[in-house]
Amino acid sequence: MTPEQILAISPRVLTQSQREAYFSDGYILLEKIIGDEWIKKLRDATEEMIERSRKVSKSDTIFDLEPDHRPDAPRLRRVSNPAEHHPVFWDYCTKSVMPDAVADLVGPDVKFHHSKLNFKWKKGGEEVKWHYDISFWPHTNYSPLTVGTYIYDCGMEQGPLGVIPKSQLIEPLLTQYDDQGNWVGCLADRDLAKLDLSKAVYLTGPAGSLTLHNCRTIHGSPRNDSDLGRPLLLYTLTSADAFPYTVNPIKPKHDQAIIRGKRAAFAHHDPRPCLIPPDWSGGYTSIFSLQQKEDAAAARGQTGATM
Ligand SMILES: O=C(O)CCC(=O)C(=O)O
Ligand SMILES: [Fe+2]
Repeated sequence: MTPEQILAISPRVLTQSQREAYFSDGYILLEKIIGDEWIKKLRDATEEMIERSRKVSKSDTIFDLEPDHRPDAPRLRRVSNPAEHHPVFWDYCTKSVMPDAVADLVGPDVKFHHSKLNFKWKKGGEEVKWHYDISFWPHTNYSPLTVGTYIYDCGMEQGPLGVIPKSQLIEPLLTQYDDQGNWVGCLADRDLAKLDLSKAVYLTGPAGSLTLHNCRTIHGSPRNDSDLGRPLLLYTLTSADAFPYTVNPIKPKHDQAIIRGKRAAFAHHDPRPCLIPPDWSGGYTSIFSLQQKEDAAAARGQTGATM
């Protein structure tokens, strides 16, 4: 569906001006839209995952660990695909108001692509460099978006998600390869120099707030040196008429599940070309490993991290 077609359908939870702001700026922040009951369940499920990680000493298909993770002092970068490792994360994705808000932005038929729980641990949780998501998982159109749920309050000190307004309109998409042709998963300094980074908006908010950014929107997040962690629960959802056309190496269990509305009879194709990722049919290196330039072989051993 086109933005015009989506906007012509009555919204479920957003106002028309919120939807227009998303299409115009490439993102929207919904403060405290998720109720305390869900937040409690999500916090408990997150604690359970952290508990499970104490038995893990090396990153694997579920847990992406910081190098100094210890059983008595866990430090996680990410839980990959939480929606398939704890039922609460799938329930939240299917039964809460979150996918209804997404339906107001992608159209009534909503499809799941993948999920991840990014921690940004207290005192050293890493920066995520400026990048856009769609060239990690190209689709036939640009409806995919990623919705982040803050399960605790997130202020500037915790390394909130930052977005560059209107960067989704940049055409053609900028490269995420270096000069030698290696995939780096983030923008080059010379391209960043052309952007006005002073216009970046940092999406801080209380627990229960949602960040929604389009798959073309340039975003990143600063390091967290504060005393508080910043777990951000992320779901990538798409219009049902958007179909991925490159290998999804992580094969999420719920990939392509319809979570609102119905399956599409036809794919919708956006004519604007998409930058293609490397061939990941042989394995995948997480955005953290890539951006922190960890040893490639070691990073391959830590399969699992999602995009
Ligand atoms: O955790 C964050 O702050 C952002 C992560 C992100 O953009 C990604 O994983 O694609
Ligand atoms: Fe991203």
